[in-house]
Amino acid sequence: MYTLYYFPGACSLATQVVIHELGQSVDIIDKQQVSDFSAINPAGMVPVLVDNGKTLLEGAAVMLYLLNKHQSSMLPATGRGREQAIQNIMFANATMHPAYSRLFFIAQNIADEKAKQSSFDTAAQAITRLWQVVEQQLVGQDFLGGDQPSAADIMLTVYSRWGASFPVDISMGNNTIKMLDAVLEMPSFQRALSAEQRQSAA
Ligand SMILES: N[C@@H](CCC(=O)N[C@@H](CS)C(=O)NCC(=O)O)C(=O)O
Repeated sequence: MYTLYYFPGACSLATQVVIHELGQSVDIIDKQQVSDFSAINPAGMVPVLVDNGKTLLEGAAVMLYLLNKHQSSMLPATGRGREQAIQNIMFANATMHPAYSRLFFIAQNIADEKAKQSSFDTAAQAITRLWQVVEQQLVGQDFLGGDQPSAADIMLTVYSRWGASFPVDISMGNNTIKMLDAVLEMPSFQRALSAEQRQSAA
């Protein structure tokens, strides 16, 4: 049984979905309900995964830990497929996630309304350019992982939901929209969303 610290709707949602996809059990804890979360992760961030007393930090590292531990088609054991899967996870975590994080930073730190909207617009254009990269990768395949959703597809789907919280116009191509819709409909994704809602309401 894993323990996963999360924040509702945050990148930790992708971790939970992947744990379900791997057929593992997980106990989820909202970081807001922890009195001294910085003792668990000094950076104050989710996801945090605890496995048998061992604490793992950083979304991509946690993802690779899980995928290395439990065999699955989401991370092929060898070869080009494995390299591509790792690259896709890193693209999601280290390129797309920070691009979306700018929106949160702008909302919290820029007071002047004109400067704020112009920063939102610039950040949204950068995000749209990254979705164009995803769109190109999805030519001829349904998911970044090929014909099945991969960890990166799940991570990108979680991030794609964040744009709705800001006054931004982010465009995505048809291949991308199809991929995101398919991931959203996965039973593991819906199960993870419900678990977060249940836990936060308790
Ligand atoms: N590099 C970190 C970034 C994680 C991150 O930005 N997490 C956000 C949520 S998506 C967070 O915990 N923000 C602080 C907060 O919500 O209080 C990782 O990949 O784990």
